[in-house]
Amino acid sequence: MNTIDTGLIAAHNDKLQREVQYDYEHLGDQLARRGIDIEAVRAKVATFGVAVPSWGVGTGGTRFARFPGQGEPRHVFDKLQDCGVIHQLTRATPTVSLHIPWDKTNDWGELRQVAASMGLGFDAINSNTFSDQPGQAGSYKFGSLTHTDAAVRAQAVAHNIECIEIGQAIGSKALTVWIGDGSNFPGQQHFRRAFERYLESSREIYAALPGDWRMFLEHKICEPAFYSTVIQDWGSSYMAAVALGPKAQSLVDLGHHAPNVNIELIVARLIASGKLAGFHFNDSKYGDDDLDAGSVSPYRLFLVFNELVAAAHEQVPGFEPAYMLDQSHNVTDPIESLMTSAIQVQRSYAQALLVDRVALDAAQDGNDALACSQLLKAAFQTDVTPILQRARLDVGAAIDPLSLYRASGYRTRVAAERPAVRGGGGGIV
Ligand SMILES: [Mn+2]
Repeated sequence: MNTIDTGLIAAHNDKLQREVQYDYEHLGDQLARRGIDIEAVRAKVATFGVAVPSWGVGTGGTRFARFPGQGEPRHVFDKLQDCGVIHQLTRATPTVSLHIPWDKTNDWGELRQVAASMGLGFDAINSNTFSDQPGQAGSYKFGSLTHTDAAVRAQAVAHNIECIEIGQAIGSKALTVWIGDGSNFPGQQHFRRAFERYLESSREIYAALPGDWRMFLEHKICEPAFYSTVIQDWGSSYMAAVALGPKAQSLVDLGHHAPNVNIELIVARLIASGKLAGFHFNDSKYGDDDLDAGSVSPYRLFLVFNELVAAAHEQVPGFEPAYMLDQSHNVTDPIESLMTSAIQVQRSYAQALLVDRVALDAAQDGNDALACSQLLKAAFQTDVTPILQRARLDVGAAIDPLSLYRASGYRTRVAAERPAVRGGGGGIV
């Protein structure tokens, strides 16, 4: 099922095809002089995909206000349709990451079928024990998996197990757990006991994982708890992942670190220990800003991918990270942001593939610091746009997804069908 008229895409591509081919050949010549086969890079880029978070297609908000956008999705089927548009135009987002209970429906089989008709599958499923749901017995105001009350912990465990069951129904292979648990005052929480309670609860969830599933532990330095969080940093996440077992790994959300933390180094450490679950890509300036991936610090995103490509190149055993976006779109059309972000992530991957690994190894061994830096810069400063455009053209996606989307009138069309909503599931995770 194609939501955007394929004839429109074909006409758009016809118009731009010659330019893309010329630019691609020119870049191919340039890369050949550097000993790089552009076809090999294109083939790898073509297989790269990043998951879209279902909550990302709704307009986000801040603690102060939320300004609803036009034609926002009303339920999971609308969200899926928007995700289908993103994938149809970019072919870079083959999976969707659901969030429970925001995406609950009474027919998971139908949801899976509709997704498949748009070429979509499902990535990790996300639980929510950071807000209370109507009719819920215990409150998460003072925590969930680490709550002092055993009954609240049991409720949070049961919710996670329900998420696993839903995930099985739609073909997910991983559960992502992020908790808002923590404290707002020094002394409010016994740090060690809270962490022990986290492990105790998480062991029950872990025990419910099917054999081929993984459990992604997402850490976050602060918010909603502003003095301490139980799974505050990659160290806490790593400790928990080790304690739980091989199916538990640490998920890196780029916005969940202290300012100026060297995220690519954390990524390297997690790869080395076999504990890198994957990513929530976004960008930030001050905190968990959930800005569009690579919009502020594209070089940092490239440096993360440099570690990932190096690990794949060196065939690190068990290296299989999951790639997901996790952004909040407050001032843009979420579909536009998610398309450009997926392409930005794909771009960083393509750039990292251009790093001369042999020369870098030699420069590192020879302690030629400047040469090392220049080798990375040479890759980062290469405009790989023609590779990305050509990869899209090859599979019938749009050469320029943004302009095609704007020309398609999709947002106006769905705005007529979907009344504006005040609440919605545009959360920040
Ligand atoms: Mn996240």
